[in-house]
Amino acid sequence: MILLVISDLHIDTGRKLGTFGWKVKKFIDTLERVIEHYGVEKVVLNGDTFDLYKYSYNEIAETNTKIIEYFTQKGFILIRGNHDVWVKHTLDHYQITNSTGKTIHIEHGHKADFLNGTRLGRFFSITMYSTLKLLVRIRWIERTFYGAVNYFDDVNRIPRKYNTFKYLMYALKLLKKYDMVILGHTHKLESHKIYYLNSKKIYLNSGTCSLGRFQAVVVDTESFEYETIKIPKKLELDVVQLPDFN
Ligand SMILES: [Mn+2]
Repeated sequence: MILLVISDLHIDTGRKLGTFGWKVKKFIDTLERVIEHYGVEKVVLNGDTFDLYKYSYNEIAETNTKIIEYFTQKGFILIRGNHDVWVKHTLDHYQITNSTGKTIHIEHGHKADFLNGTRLGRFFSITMYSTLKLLVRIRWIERTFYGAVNYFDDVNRIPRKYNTFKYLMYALKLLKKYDMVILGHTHKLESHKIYYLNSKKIYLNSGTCSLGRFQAVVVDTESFEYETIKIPKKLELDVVQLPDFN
């Protein structure tokens, strides 16, 4: 089965503090182009699909009916991230075992850190965001906030916002049990092939579809071939070159 995993869309209300940064139609067109190119049979939304630190689900649902309907209609699998732990009908993780008995484990990955993985940590984060929501009424603070978001998410920079080593360690722990682990949360697209415990293990990170970018991992669950996909912001669809399986 061909599986596409995307994460960290951070769909918001389109008002202040929004980080999705996509026009819904263009996002869906991009997604469909990728689905068609690889013959994707199942799509997993690996957490932080919605940005509920800043807005309530109702607020987000009201302004995003089209995209939510699309996800439901297509039967996409919805995994909980730290930003959307409150969304109904989401899974903690998702697993697929192929015909040779190899298992792929997919989860958002926030359980690896205190600030997002615990109730107390989330309470701190949410308090911080509610304060920020009031403060961004002041223009220079809003500008600084977006400056910081863009800085930390810059694809060309070595990750600072998240210590990706921590997530790699978390993935290794899961890889004792599973053959492939796919996390999100760090907004950094990654792929690692590791020879571990006498077998070949793979850790992938699905990156992010926020700030108008499209990042994803596509996996053939039978052959374990995979590819990372990275479409930069504002690139016209007809010039996008999608890599083939390696
Ligand atoms: Mn997250």
